[in-house]
Amino acid sequence: MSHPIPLVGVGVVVIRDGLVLLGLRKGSHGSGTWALPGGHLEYGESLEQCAEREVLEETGLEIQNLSHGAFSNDLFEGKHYVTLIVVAHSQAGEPRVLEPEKCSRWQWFRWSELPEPLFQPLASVYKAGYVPSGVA
Ligand code: 8DG
Ligand code: MG
Repeated sequence: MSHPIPLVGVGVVVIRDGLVLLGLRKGSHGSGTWALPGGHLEYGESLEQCAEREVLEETGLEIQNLSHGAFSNDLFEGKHYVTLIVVAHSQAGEPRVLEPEKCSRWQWFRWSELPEPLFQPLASVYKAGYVPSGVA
């Protein structure tokens, strides 16, 4: 049996009018928790490419002004992820639930009033006091 290794996840803080977009996860680990749009970093991908691809696949939104945010190292539900946060802005369009088996809905939140429970990687950086630049 090969031994498990940590995986790399990318979470995207999508900002519009100072608010941040979260999705309610369903169907896999973290079901019932609010998460940033995001997913696995694919082989050969830049963080920016991964962020643009995941947000487009999951919400239909295009993002601009990408920058690097916090990172976190989490062991949860038997999984080990290093999460790299990319901060970006969205100008227009309604977020759509394009992967209904994975996400129940999208909603905009003030960073100072994020809902509970949060998906573990987001909870880690939030509890540590991380505040992305550009949020209200
Ligand atoms: P993929 O396999 O299509 O790339 O990913 P996905 O279908 O979008 O799966 P996901 O569960 O949304 O994301 C894959 C993993 O990425 C998830 O199991 C854990 C990791 N991940 C983090 N941090 C974050 C985060 O903040 N948001 C999201 N959505 N995923 C994250 O480590
Ligand atoms: Mg995802």
